[in-house]
Amino acid sequence: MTTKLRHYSICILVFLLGNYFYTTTYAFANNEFIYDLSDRLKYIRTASNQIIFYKYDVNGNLLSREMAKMLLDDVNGDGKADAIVYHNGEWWVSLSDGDSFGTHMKWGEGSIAGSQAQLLGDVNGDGKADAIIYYKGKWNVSLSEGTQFSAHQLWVAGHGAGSQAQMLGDVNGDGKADAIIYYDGEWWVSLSNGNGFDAYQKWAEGHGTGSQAQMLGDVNGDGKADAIIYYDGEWWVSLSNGNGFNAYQKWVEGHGAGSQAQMLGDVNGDGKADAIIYYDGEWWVSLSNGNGFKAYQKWVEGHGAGSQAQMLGDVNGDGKADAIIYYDGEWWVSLSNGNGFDAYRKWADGHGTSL
Ligand SMILES: [Ca+2]
Ligand SMILES: [Ca+2]
Ligand SMILES: [Ca+2]
Ligand SMILES: [Ca+2]
Repeated sequence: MTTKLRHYSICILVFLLGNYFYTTTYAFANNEFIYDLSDRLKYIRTASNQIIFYKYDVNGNLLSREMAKMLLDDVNGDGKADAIVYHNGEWWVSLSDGDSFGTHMKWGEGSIAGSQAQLLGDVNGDGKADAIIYYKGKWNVSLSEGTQFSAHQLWVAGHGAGSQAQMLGDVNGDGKADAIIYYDGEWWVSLSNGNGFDAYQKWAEGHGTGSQAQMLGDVNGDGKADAIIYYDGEWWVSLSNGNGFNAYQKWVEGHGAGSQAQMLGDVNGDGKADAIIYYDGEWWVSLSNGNGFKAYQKWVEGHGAGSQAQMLGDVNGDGKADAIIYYDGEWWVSLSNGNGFDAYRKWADGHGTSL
């Protein structure tokens, strides 16, 4: 696996050096490189769903390189996931009314410049998702006040410097989202006490070395988020016991090899997070039965081909996670009916177009 990763690193370098020779989309290790008709790099979609946009002047000279991230979570605590854009240190929110996303409003600004990860999660357990910025081991929290995010406060430092992935999830089931980092198969947890993140502890090792994606989700429905990794269509689960992650087990294989995005979300509303993959507008679902992921089924097609971001979230508050895509400021929603995703519909316009 190490050899393979080294090989990948070399490939990435070749891709970056070779930018101007391609006029299409390249998918690589879950990063996508998209070029315009003039062979210029238009944007990169990273494995952590950040989108890096490149702007040029009329002569083709690079003007700017900006990062944005699209997220879904319930920031005002009404049970419906809202559409959030993070851009240049500012948090923009478009609230869901169950039928569409409203006018976008700035909820916070002045977050850490050059931050490496931007996350949403309810870290103090009041039912409203908070905004968290990660930068070199430091986790800064801006609590949601229902109509805006408060000034950020440092909740922990030294947790994850050099880590490969940073995540939020309630791994001990107390209702407060915890701070988790992943590094070469090791999972380190810093539990939330409601006012800060406690000293970190190793909850698992050897779980996911060389994996393409690392995720948190409660796949067995016991209220504690579990650690899941994805590699070439295989999904390996390490269940949380509240104090650590148990030995990993393979829950499904052949689900998503070559896919562009892998996600966890409870799409049928039974309390157990399901495994969903996205590929060129097709969404394939493998439902959790609590012990494994069942045979995958196609839930919708033609929803999002060419989109810049794909997300799961319960935007109408019926308990079932819905399929949402983002493209140039537009947010398109395909509601879950429990057995499939319904015809997609545009829920927002101009939410993110300043990019
Ligand atoms: Ca917790
Ligand atoms: Ca669980
Ligand atoms: Ca489910
Ligand atoms: Ca729903």
